[in-house]
Amino acid sequence: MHKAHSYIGLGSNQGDSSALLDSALKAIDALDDTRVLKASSLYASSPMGPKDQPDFVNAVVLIETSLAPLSLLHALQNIESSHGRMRSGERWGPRTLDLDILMYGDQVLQSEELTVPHYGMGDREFVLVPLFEIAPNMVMPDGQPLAAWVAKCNLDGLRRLKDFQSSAKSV
Ligand code: ROI
Repeated sequence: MHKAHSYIGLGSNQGDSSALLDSALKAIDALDDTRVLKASSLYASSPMGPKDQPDFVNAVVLIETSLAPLSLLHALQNIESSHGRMRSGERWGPRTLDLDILMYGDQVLQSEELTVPHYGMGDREFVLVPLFEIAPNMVMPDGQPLAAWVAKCNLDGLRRLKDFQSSAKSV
């Protein structure tokens, strides 16, 4: 079965966010026909959107998977739910665990459920910086190097916390 490389963004600002991200990484690594190849550091980042919510912890991982994009999305949504994620309905409100497919191979997908590459990546330092850490030579969909996107973003609210403490099988 063909395996694709996919980048996943992880975020949390409710509960023990670092522990939630560690647990999510293990759950991703445990999915069928999926393994985590690389994990960025964990970063603290000030909230994008409403400011009256706690800082986030964010990270990005690279996985290899034979799950098709929508199967991967549903698997990630199951992991979100099993980590206490509620769909509060509040747009851009706090969340216990958010798992976003940033990229899936070089595929461009647009449906009601899933847009890949992730629409918000370009202006989110908490995505671009951890992504740059594990994919420094990446070229973005517009043909520019990721480094140029990183150079344009505001890093004020972003702080490296620590390594991903993971005992996943292959990180
Ligand atoms: N802000 C930060 N810093 N990190 C996130 O992961 C994040 N996720 C979100 C919103 C609420 C938009 N803000 C965020 O969904």
